[in-house]
Amino acid sequence: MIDLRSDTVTQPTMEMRDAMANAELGDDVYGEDPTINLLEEKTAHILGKEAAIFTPSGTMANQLALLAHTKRGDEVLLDPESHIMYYEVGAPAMLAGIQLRPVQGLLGRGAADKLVESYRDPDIHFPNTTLVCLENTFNRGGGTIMGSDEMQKVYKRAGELRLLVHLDGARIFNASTASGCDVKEFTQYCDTLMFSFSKGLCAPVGSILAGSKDFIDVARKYRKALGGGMRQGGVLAAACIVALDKMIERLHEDHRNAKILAEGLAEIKGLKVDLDKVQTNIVIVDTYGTNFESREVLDRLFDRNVKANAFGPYSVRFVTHKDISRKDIEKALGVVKDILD
Ligand code: TLP
Repeated sequence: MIDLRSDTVTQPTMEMRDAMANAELGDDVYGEDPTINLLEEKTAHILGKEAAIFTPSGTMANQLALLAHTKRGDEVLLDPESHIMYYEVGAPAMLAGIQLRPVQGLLGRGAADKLVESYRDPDIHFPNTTLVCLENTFNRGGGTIMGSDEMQKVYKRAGELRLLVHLDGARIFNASTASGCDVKEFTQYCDTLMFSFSKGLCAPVGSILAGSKDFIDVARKYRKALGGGMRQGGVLAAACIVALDKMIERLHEDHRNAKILAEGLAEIKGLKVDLDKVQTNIVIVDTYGTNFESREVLDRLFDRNVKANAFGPYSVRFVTHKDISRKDIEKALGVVKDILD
């Protein structure tokens, strides 16, 4: 099976499995798991933040950030297609009791102007706006990179409006690798951020939330409240340390494969691919011109041992990752061509 549904399907490497088997462990709820402590310190340092906390998932890390940054009834500004709004099960309403205000264009060019346009001055009728959430790379945008220049402008404007900025950086190392810069080039322009070890970096489980020490202390309490205290979680953190040390550089390969896949798909009659948007490891294809809905395309692909995800009634997402080779890309292209011809 050629599984292009997501980079979340990646299998841990042998080195990760060895590190997991040999990890030094303790009870993390007492702050005594040396492997988790090492991962948190190491990650905070790489991101240029004071502190970090290990979480079971990116969703939990984002939700901890919302809980720790806001009060019930606050308003948070974010793009309507952002993961927090689109894919996190309504958790911001369920858990933090906050209102999400969608701001179209908050992850693209001119984002700072969109922020200013959507901001409402304090008034008896309005909720208190306290936070802006960015996403980099932008998943539903097609894995596009929000340039650090745009992030800087948003961060500056947000500061002037007394808003904090949280970055959903699930794939921030895809952004930094593709841009050929240090990750701090991006992370300096947010107050807090999360990223995932369990996507392109191939660890089996885990994400991180980073920010000031005071913020992380609050998030740690919320993590416990949500049942996220992971005891001897060092078995998982051990794989994440290998992910940090060994798996970032190779993201270039995934980006190269995504380009080849996108260019091949763009040549197939009826398919539309915006090649300018293929900047990292995600390819979104419009199937409208083929007369096939995405569901039908997925079923036909599945019958030929290729998996992808539906992103809309006529939109299919393919994601490249470590367990997809150049040969797999060529095979997948052949299959797409066959089923649509
Ligand atoms: N994204 C998954 C699905 O949930 C859509 C995927 O296959 O891409 N932020 C971003 C930008 C993400 O893409 C994801 C996962 C998350 C947060 C949540 O991470 P997890 O799955 O660890 O909760």
